[in-house]
Amino acid sequence: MKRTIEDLALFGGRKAFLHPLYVGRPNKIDRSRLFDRLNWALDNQWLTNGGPLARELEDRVAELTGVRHCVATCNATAALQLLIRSAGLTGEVIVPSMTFAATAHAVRWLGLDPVFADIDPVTACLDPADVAARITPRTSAIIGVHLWGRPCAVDELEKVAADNGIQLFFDSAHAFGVTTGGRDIGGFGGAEVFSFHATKVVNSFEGGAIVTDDDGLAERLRALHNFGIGLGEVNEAAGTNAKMSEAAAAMGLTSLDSFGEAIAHNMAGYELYRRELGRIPGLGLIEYDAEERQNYQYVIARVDPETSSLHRDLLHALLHAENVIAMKYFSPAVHQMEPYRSQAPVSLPHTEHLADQVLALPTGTTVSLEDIRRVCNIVRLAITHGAEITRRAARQQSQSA
Ligand code: T4K
Repeated sequence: MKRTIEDLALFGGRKAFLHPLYVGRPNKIDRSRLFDRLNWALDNQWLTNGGPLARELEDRVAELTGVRHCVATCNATAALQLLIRSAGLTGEVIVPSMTFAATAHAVRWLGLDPVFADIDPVTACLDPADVAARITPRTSAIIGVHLWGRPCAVDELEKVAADNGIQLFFDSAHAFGVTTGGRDIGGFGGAEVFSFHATKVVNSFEGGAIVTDDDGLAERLRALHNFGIGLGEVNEAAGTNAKMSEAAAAMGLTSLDSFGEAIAHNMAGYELYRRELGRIPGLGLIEYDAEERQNYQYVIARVDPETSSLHRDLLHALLHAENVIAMKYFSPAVHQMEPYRSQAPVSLPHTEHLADQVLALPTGTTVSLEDIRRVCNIVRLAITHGAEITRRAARQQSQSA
């Protein structure tokens, strides 16, 4: 364990970790099950186009999230695009900026205008009042994001959408397996989109899924993710190829088999982070509601620039020097990135404030409790000696300039 500033790798100490410790390492799986499934698919000679493994994954996801329909896709970004197209969205779509760029990019990729609304500083998700204030005659929908797996104010957003006659969907890339008010994420709005990217709590290498209780929408999604086949000759949306392969589904099913263990592991890690970092002035951890089912996929630290003498960016650099690959999820916020920054400048005070503070710390089944103790040791040392570290880092930088 590190005790003094000189022990920090940024100032010449030994790296705390020999190998990089990541936020998004794929969760552990039972490889023999994966290989059995891959062998089965090869023997079955059916590799994609709605094969049996993809169908099985869809059934399990639908059952787990309590919805009638699930369409598995090649990734969540394509799923968002497919959903936007299948739901016939036009004009403007209101999205948060405190998210991964994919949420807004999916809208823009289809030639629509993403309109950024601010977040509620408590939930860090869309602020329903700010959303309502940004609705114009061109607005066709809201896409909320359950950021870090913490649910949006779903009831309030449903009311805003209903009052204004617009559609509501959720980008639930972070919220697989989560509940709010005892209800499963997956059943809110017109549809919800999950990501099964390699870095997610359930992964299919690349993959995603759209879940919905809307029979008509499900039928369009299924047809349009397969070139529009099945919609008849008149099909303005034309269709795309957003299908999940059998290899991806084999991985997704195998990852799903270990989902319970991954949640238990993540939860133990989150609780340890809370015990180790819970009472340090200037540092906060984003909390999860213990009354709800969570996946604890992300542990997010907040470094408050007003009460900490160490800026988040310096903590980030300091951790990376130790081989702790913390991630700035999400900074800059999407409206602070191009092309939005130049083409649709907007001020979102709560989003900007949070984007300056957040840092995702290593989680997942490849990160042990001992790893977490050592990460916390560095974070504690850094924050408690923030002023001196900031001075030394500035001196180091001016000497190397
Ligand atoms: N909506 C939201 C709210 C999202 O967060 C995302 C994706 C999407 C939509 C779109 O979902 P997909 O279309 O991807 O299904 C990563 C992921 O690529 C991205 O899926 C994820 N969100 C985002 C939060 O994280 P980057 O740019 O941070 O990826 P990268 O390559 O820097 O990797 C992140 C960390 O994971 C690194 O520390 C390395 C580690 N890693 C990564 C991969 C791919 C591994 O250890 N192994 C791996 O195989 O976006």
